[in-house]
Amino acid sequence: MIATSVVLINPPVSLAERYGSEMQKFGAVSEPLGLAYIAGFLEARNIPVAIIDAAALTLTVDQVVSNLPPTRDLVVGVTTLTTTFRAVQKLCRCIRAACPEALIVLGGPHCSTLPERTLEEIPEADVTCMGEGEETMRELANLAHRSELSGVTGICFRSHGGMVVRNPERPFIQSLDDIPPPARHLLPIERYHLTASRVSGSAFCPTIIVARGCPFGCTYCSRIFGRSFRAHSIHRIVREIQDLVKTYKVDQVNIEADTLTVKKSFLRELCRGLIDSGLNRRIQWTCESRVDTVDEEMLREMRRAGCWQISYGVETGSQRLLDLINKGVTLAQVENTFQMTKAAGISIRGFFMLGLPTETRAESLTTIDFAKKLDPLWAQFTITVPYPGTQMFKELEASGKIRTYDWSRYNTWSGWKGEEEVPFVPEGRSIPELAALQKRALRVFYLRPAKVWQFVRRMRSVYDLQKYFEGFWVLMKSGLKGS
Ligand code: B12
Ligand code: SF4
Repeated sequence: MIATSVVLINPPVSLAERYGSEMQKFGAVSEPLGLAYIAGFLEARNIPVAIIDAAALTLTVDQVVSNLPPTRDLVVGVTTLTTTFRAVQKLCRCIRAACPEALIVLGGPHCSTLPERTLEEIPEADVTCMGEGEETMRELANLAHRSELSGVTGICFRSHGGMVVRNPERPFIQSLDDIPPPARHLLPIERYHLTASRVSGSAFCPTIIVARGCPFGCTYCSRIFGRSFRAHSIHRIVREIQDLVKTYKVDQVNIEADTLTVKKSFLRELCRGLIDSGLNRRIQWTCESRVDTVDEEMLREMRRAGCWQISYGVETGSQRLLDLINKGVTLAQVENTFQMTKAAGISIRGFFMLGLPTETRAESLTTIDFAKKLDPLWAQFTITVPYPGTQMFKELEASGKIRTYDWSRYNTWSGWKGEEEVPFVPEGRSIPELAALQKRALRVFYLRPAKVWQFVRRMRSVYDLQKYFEGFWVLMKSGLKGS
């Protein structure tokens, strides 16, 4: 039993639910860093807080509820992605039954984009938080009475009469260093691992978030942290990585931001900080980027600073579709950046989307061919999901093309999950066709002799051997099944 009055929960969702039974062994179990940031913020203000990561601990809803303290002034915060919505709904029902007086607060990307609707769809919840939750949760934890909810900015809440009320939005935190580092000590760190394609050596690779916000306007992205790029100071980032090395003996980290490379001066200083502190000799790191925000000099500097892999969102092999999703890059830029990155000695993961609005089958096949031509070390092909809050969702909704509001179907791995319904299918296409294409894309990308040989040459550990072998076996099996 947890002896505290604020409990933050990552809802119980299994890897099989997220990736399907065949792909689950390659899925990530990632730290709920949003909750850890909130917990760190509360702890620094002497507010007792606990985190239950039910997904990582593979707890059932009943096990989560039985861990809640029996206090009357309990505040329960649950983080909510669109993909975890159904689990959150069930969890809230059980928490309400066990703790009738608890204040149930939901936050995270799904609530931030659909705050009122979430309260309507989950009647047991009292509050939804829009955007960043650190300051909001502190105010909620300090409420003397529910009638004070009307004074908390950045939330929607259910009033006494049952009406849903939307308060003014809370401005973004301008100085990120005002937020203490995430309270990783409250998380079951030994349970986390990233996808096989994101790690080098072992599967354990903690994530560190160095900035929030992105100025670009891709139509499929929710951009919940706004358009302006806000970063931690280099000193703070270096110290946080040094703490990870010291506490968890890590030799690799995943450096995350909405777009890490958007501000050249920041990236240059970050690389300098990693080199000057000697961290570039202790750890390797991976990150995500856009092809139009890096150049040769920057890539060489990143390599010197310990970057071993960059994930680029390529999305599609069709310039028409790139323009339609407002990606703001050309196919030539993609090819050029891939060449520069490889020349700098950095390996690449490419993200590709299938089933974009108006995409034809021929264009899907062009995307798969483009992926083969670019030849990143790893490629990920996901089925397009219009997440709420994105321009894509708004446009498809306005034209009546959203097929389902069952949020559990908003899964980009639907091909491997064998979903019977998905939120969107381009005109003239079908779910079975897209599902088969997702499997085929991986097969034709990975089951090429040159690719197999590339992986054989990269094998460094028993873990590598196991993950490559299992991956190839799953792909071969999917081909034998004829999909
Ligand atoms: C990094 C990242 C990842 C990493 C996570 C690594 C890690 N350990 O955190 C990886 C690669 C593993 C990942 C995976 C996925 N991701 Co992702 N990811 C991101 C990204 C780029 C940044 C997330 C981040 O840095 N968060 C930083 C923390 C501080 O923010 P946060 O968690 O949102 O929490 C803050 C607020 O939301 C709020 N809050 C959160 N929870 C709560 C709870 C309460 C009670 C309160 C009050 C407030 C609150 O307060 C927090 C602190 O300010 C976002 C884009 C974005 N900017 O959000 C996409 C994003 C979150 N991902 C998304 C998706 C879809 C996924 C996947 C489902 C993809 C897939 N098909 O597998 C998986 C799901 C993983 C899972 N846990 O189930 C979507 C979610 C859309 C949606 N509506 O749900 C986003 C928004 C991108 C997009 N498409 O627009 N992701
Ligand atoms: S997908 Fe990446 S580059 Fe595009 S708006 Fe979102 S965070 Fe920015």
